[in-house]
Amino acid sequence: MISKKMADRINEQINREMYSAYLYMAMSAKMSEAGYKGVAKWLMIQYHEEMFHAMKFYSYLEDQGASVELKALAKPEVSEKTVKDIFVKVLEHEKSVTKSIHELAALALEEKDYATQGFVAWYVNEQVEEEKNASELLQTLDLVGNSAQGVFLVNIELGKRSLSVPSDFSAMGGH
Ligand code: OFO
Repeated sequence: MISKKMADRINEQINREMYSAYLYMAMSAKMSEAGYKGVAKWLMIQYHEEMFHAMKFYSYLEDQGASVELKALAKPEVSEKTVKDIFVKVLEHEKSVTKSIHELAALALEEKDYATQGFVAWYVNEQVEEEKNASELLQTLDLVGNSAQGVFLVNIELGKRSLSVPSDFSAMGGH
């Protein structure tokens, strides 16, 4: 069993992961509209990853016998128009999510909640990966010098990304 405070914080994190999904979905629509179909595909796969992150927390609450409480999602604002600016935003966003995951890990430590400490370690590692992906993409964009041809090739490369998380959540947790 976890504390009410921990359950509330995890419900808050579900909202943040769902917002991440919503943000990447909005970014994907923007990039698709601009003709960068590969970038749009990469971002839509990111959307699925975020849904998986949210559902992993959701299942954990169920496994702990705690209530899932879904909150309203904020409107994602995407004013960025270039691929580079989109990935600058992705990196900024992931850094803020890392901070939020670290806060959750700190609460688990403070509460001597060993189960949640073990559970949240997966997210701590995942955030290293999330920041690394965005940083490497920014580095690649810098290497091609943001030339139109270079960005187009990066767009083709990004279009090769495939889904590595389940998209059917019906078998997760207590279902
Ligand atoms: Fe859920 O890791 Fe990105 O936001």
